[in-house]
Amino acid sequence: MCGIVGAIARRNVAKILLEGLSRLEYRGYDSSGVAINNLDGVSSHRAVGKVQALRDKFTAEPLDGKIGIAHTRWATHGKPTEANAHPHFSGEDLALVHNGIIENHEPLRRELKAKGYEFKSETDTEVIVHLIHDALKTEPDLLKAVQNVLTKLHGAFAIGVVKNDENGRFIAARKGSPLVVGVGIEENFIASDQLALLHVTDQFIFLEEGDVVELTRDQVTIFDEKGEVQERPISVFNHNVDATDKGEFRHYMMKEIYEQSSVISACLEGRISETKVLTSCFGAESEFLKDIENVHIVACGTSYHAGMVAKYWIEDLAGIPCSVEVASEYRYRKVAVPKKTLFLTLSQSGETADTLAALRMAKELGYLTTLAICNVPSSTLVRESALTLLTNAGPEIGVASTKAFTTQLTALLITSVAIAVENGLSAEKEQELVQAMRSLPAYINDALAQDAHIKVIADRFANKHNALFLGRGTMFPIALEGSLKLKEISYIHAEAYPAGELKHGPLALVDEDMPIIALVPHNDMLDKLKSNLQEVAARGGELYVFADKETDLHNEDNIVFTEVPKVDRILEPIVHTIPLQLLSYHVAVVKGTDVDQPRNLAKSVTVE
Ligand code: HGA
Repeated sequence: MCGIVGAIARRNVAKILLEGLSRLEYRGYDSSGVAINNLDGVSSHRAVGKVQALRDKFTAEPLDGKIGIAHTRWATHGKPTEANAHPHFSGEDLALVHNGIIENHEPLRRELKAKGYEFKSETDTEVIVHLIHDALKTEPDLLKAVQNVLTKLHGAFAIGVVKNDENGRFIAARKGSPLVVGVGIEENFIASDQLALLHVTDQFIFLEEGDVVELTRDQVTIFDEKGEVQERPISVFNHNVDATDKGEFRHYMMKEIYEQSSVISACLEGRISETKVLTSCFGAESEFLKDIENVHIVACGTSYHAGMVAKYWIEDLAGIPCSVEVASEYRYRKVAVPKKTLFLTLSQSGETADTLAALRMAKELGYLTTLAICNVPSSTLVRESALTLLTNAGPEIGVASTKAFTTQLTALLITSVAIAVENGLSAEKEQELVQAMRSLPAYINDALAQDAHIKVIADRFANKHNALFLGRGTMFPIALEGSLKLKEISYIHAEAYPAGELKHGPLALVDEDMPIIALVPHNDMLDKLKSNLQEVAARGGELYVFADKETDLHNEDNIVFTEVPKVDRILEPIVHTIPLQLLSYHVAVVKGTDVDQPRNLAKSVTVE
């Protein structure tokens, strides 16, 4: 979603800000802008579309100065136009960038209009900059004026503020939206995530909820919500993974699909031995495992699908009840919490607004404890959860999640087995499952070997407008994930159903124009699934079957067969994900869509 970058330095900051915005492009956005403070005033460029359009404006009319703020906008309030792009101004001298949503913007707008303020945009953001301008009339100190205004805002924000006569500092703040401070030598920075600043520093301070920061060239002063100065630790970024390089691949998504075998190894590393799950991976407090009597999993989007698979695993292996819910529903209803329930969240970024809100609500509801399965160690979700299991997937740049999903599944499998061990899973069965997990990276590589074949069948989808995905058991959430992937990047309308539901409605959609993608693992549901496929074939539907050879399915008149490696049943959902990722990728490439930054979507969903 929206990205913020800000800088104060002894050198011109324009290049730093533009490079920072380019590094934030992966988050998804529709317009961008920069405001630079120099001795002549605050000047700005804004542009609709890619950051390149903004760079073109800088080429035509360079701006330079030593303090600046910049923004990529993913519109929530008002269309993606230049007038709505950030930074927003009050007068000529005060500029602001904002990530988040101001929920009480309407009454605030009315009050400001009554005071004579004119609005130039449709955004909720513009009220903040006018409020600061108004506050400066009675409180001339910019820092204090910002602190006063923040108490009037309801909703979520990360902001950066520059003012013309403030040549030695700028102000930033966060509440509900992510913001980090980058610490340099005689220069300091802010950004929505660390990746935006890796060209200038590797030292970061993670701001806490309600923090307000004053940044000068030599100092970063952090005030908490009560206005008290706080020291926050500096973390050094680990440069081992260079996420910003596509390597030999045309798109980040493909690079990330191909990384899956190595990141799954990284996710398993240190969490399993030859014979068992090492519960120390949950930290010193792993005794919580023996007390769990129920599990509530809460997540959004792809992470929700991972949670749905875990429900099958937990109930099957541990025999305890598990429910899974999307965070945007959970957070707005009255939830009954059985005693000794584990609250488990899943999020790639750890900044997903609905999941964070659900966690904060859950903390008041008497859960046994909270566990986050997350990819970003420094994220808010990790910091606010009692326990964490990191997925170790490395930065994921493609908006459509791939390696983050399969590593979430791997981490969930580790968690499910750990819970099951405390609920009577035998040592033999644990060893068998752990051995299966150890072969997972090799199976992923085997599944990737179908890439060339899948590329050929993808051509047949290019002119389709709809697709239907079918699966049973753990393959049902994988069918949902496959259909989500196809929708996200190729814009083909796709649905997923448990195959047994076909005749209760979706069969009416089946005709020769409807491709049906069936996930057919070789397990005790095979014969039932084969009957479901007959129902489709009988109605002329075009079947794309993903199955292992032993299922005895193969290419026939109305069946296009893709081989998936035969694996231990527990691994089926992880391995079957790979061909579906490849399918959606190749369909999107044939259709010529923007694979890494699909329209209307954002990577880290930091607004509700
Ligand atoms: N509400 C603001 C900012 C949107 C945002 O943070 N998106 O991620 C706007 O619509 O401009």
